[in-house]
Amino acid sequence: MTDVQRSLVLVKPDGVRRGLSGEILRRIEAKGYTLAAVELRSATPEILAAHYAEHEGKPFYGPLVEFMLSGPVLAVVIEGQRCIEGFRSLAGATDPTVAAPGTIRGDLGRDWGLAVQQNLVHGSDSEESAAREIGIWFPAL
Ligand code: IDP
Repeated sequence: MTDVQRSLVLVKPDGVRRGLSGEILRRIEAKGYTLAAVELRSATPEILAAHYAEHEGKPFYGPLVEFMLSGPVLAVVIEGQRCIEGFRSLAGATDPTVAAPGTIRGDLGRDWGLAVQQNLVHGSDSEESAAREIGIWFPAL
């Protein structure tokens, strides 16, 4: 059965700043997923309010939005069989300190002692989120 999906991936400002965009795209392509869209973007408060609506009111929400506005992000749409789950697995756990070696966050991330986990990447967590997030970042797709 084919289950080709699209997922919204962001290389967050820490990843772009540290020059890891290429390494992260390399890992996505090495896994076998296709890049359907790639664009260096500046997030806006409006985009982030929509993107992170589920986290509004949480203690890390303000610092998260501030962090995401601190520099450009690489917005990416990936495509492939079960790529939503597959990219979450490539990314690793939210906390880069405990993310498994071999994952993007586990190999390339660490705790910087800041109010928000600067964990390099975002990946949609369900088909519903992917459709919603692709609509936010790439309304023309
Ligand atoms: P995910 O990115 O692994 O899916 P979410 O729970 O959706 O994690 O959280 C969104 C983002 O908010 C995380 O990637 C991280 O940057 C930040 N975040 C989540 N939980 C915490 C926390 O407990 N402290 C600080 N930052 C957090």
